[in-house]
Amino acid sequence: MPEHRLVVVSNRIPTGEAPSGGLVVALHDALKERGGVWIGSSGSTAEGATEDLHTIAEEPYQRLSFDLSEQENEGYYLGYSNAVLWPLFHHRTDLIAVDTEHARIYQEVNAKVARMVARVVGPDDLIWIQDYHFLPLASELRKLGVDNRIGFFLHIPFPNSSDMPALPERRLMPDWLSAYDLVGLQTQRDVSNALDFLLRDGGAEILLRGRLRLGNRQFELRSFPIGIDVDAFATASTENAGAGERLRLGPGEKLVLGVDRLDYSKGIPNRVEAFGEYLRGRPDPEQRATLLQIAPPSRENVEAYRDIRHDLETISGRVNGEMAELDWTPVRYIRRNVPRDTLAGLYRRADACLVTPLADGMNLVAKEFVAAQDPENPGVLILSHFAGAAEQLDEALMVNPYDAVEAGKAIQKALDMPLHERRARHLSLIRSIRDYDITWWTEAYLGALQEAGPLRGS
Ligand code: GDG
Repeated sequence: MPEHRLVVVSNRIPTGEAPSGGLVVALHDALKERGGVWIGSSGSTAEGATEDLHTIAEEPYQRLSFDLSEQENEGYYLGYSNAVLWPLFHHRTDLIAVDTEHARIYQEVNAKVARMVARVVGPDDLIWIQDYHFLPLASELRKLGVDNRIGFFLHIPFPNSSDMPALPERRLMPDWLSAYDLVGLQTQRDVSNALDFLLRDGGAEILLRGRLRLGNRQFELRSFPIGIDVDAFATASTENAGAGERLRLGPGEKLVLGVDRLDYSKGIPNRVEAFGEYLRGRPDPEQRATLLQIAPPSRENVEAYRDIRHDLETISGRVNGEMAELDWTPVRYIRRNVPRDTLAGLYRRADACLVTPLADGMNLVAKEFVAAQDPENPGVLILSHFAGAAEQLDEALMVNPYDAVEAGKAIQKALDMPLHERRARHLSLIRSIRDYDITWWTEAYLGALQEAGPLRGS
C-alpha cells in the first residue's frame, strides 16, 4: 500500500519514555514502526493558551503538543470528556455531571484543535483521530475545508440505546460520526450499538455491509480490536523475570495480579471482594496467595475517581484485617506507576491475572499478561465478560465481575488448574493475540481508511 503520511491526533501525547495508558501505549507502538506526526495536548495548562504547536520530539516520529488553558482543561477534559462521555460510554449514567458550559467548551476546544491540525496537514495525509475527546473534530475540520481522508477510532465502548438518551448532545452525534470516512470500534458489540443508534435515531441508512449514508456523506463503521506488540512484551517479561522476587513471597505462595488505572470502570473493589471470597472458601487454609493490585491514580480531579479510591482502600483494609497473619498480608495495593519492564516481569511471575472490568473497550492488560507468560508453565487469565477482549479471548476463565462468589471460585480454579490445561488455554490465547497484534490493528485500520474512497493526489 502506498504510504501516505500519517497524522494522528489524540488528547495526550507521551512526553517521557515510558508511556502508560492503553491508547498511548498502542499508538506509540504503531507510530514507532511507521513514522508520521502525532499531535496532542502537553498535559500542562497555560494562562490564556495560544494556538501554537510545540515540537517535543522529531524521532522516531514527530510529536507536536499544544497547551490548554485552565478553563479549557476544566470544561473539555475533566468536565465533558471525563464526567459526561466516559461514564455514559461505560454504562454509568448515574455518574454523569451534565453542564452546558462544559459541553460548549468541549466543542470550542475541538474547533481550536481543528484549526491547529489544519495548519499541519498536507493534501495527501491520512488523518487519524483518537477517542472520545475528539468526537466532533472531523466535522470541525470539514468546516475548514479539509477534505483529506479522516478516520476515527473509539477506544472505549459505544453506548447502547438505553444509555444514549442520557447524553444531551446525542442529536449532534450522527453528524460528528458521519464527518469521518471510517469509524473504527473495538468490538462487534460496539458496532451493533453504533448501528442501532445511527439507523434508529440518527437517520442513517445502510448502503452495503459496514457502509452508511447520512445526508450527503458516506462513511464506514467497522470493528478493529486493538492489540499489543507481543514480541516486545514477551522479551521484556523474560528480561525482567526476576521482578517478582522483590515481593518475597513465601514458599509455594501464589501470586494473583491486577493492573489497572484507578478507574471505576475497572471493577477493582469487586475484584478484591472476589479475592476475599476465594480466601474464605479455599479448601486448604495453609495455601497462601497474595493479590497484588497495581493501580496508578487517574483523573483525580474528577469527583467519582476519589470515591473509587476510598472504596478500594476500605475493601482492601477489610480483607486484610480479616485474613492477614503476622507474616502474610494477602492484599497488596500500589497506588503508583510501576515501570513497564517491572510490570512485564510481574506478569510473568503471576499464577493468575484478574482482568475484571465492569465495562472496558478492549483491555490491553489481558493481552500483555498472555504475552508475558512462560509457554511451558503459563499463568491463567481470569477475564470479565464485559471486557472487549472477551470477544477474542474465549479460552480465558470467563467471569461475571459483579458476582464475587463466582469470581472467587474462578480464582480457586485458576490456582488449581493442571499444567496441561494451562498450556492448552495459553496456546489458544497467544495465537489470538499474535494474529491480532498492534501491527495488524494499524495496518487493517489504515488499509481500510485508505480504501474508504479516492484520496486526492493518489
Ligand atoms: C483505553 C480503554 C483499551 C497500567 N498501569 C501501569 C501501566 N499500565 C498500562 C498497562 C496497559 C495500559 O496502561 C492500560 O490499558 P488498558 O487497555 O487496560 O486500559 P485504558 O487505559 O483504560 O485504555 C481500553 C485501550 O484504551 C486501548 O484501546 O484497551 O479498553 O479503556 O498497557 O500496562 N503501565 C506502567 N505502569 C503502571 O503502573 N508502566
